[in-house]
Amino acid sequence: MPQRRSETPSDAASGSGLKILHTADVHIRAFQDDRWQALQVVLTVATQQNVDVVVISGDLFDAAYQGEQVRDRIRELFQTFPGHIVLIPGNHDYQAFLDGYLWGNNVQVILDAREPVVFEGVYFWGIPYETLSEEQITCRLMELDAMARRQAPDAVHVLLYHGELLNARGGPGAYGEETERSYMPVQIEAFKGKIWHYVLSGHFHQSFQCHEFESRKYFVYPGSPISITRKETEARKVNIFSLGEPPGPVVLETPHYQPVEVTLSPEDTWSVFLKRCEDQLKALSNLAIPLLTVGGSFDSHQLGKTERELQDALQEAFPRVQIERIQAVDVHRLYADDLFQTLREKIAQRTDLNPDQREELLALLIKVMTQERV
Ligand SMILES: [Mn+2]
Repeated sequence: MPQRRSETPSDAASGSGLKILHTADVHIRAFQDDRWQALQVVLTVATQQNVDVVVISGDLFDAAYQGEQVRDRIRELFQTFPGHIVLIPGNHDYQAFLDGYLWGNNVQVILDAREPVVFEGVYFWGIPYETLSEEQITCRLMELDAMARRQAPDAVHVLLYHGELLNARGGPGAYGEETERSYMPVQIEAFKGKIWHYVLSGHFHQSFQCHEFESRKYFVYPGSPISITRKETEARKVNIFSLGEPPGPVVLETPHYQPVEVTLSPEDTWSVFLKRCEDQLKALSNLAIPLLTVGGSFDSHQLGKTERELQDALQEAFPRVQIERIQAVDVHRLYADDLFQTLREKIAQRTDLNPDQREELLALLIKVMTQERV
């Protein structure tokens, strides 16, 4: 095996000031697809911020064969970054990284957990993805910890990981499309008392998440740098920090889903409603892909659309928007009801209430009276 060390004895164990950008879960599918472009954004940020080492903690590719297909191109892309790149295979792409493959002259893929990569005296360990149980991982961490202590007890040690932190926040869908089983499950306690100052992890897509599991020791998920599924909403981030400092989220200019809720009211005409949607969509960043939920209630005669027509009409008006849910109900029959109209007028006359309160009361009345009818 070739030696992967690049340190000189003089700067070993210093590592101070080394600046790291940490990302994961890019899930590239093809040359120049939107996720490829997200990786370009990440590398541009790394260059602009004078980052020394870019860490990619697994799932660079959506599938192994897609990695095979773009290896020559990504080699060029990686070499546009002036620093080092270290990566580990994840559960989606571990078969893409065979020994002997060249990903760029500045790129190190960790394929053996026992062989750290060393830059300026800082040790980068990594556990390439394999099917391991929680017990096996806990044992592996103890073995590697012992190795690291023997090799360089005083150096700064960083660990690249790709798997599920069992005490992480986040509900179903937090790990992209995976819901069935746990990949490399681990408890945060398994890192306590170990040599690693930073555990730079991947697999959790939803958002940036940092756990200080011991004083000044951190387990970090950066979140995917671009939305992979609709569960990954809001601006995407990477983790940038200098060794010795806490990890820090940095916002990326990449496409991301953004939930938007608009409410229909029975007074709305189509043009009034469209204007309300437009105003809310205008406030979003150009990179946001709106996930629209339509709530409230409407009078189909007033609006000129039925419940069934509403979704298509909205999609036609806003092609970029993805319609998440139509919750709004048509209450036109209620508006033809005498009792309802009497009560509605009474609410309208309540000058002791402000407009919002009157609207709230009307919504309550609609809710009560529509429920009675069913
Ligand atoms: Mn992933």
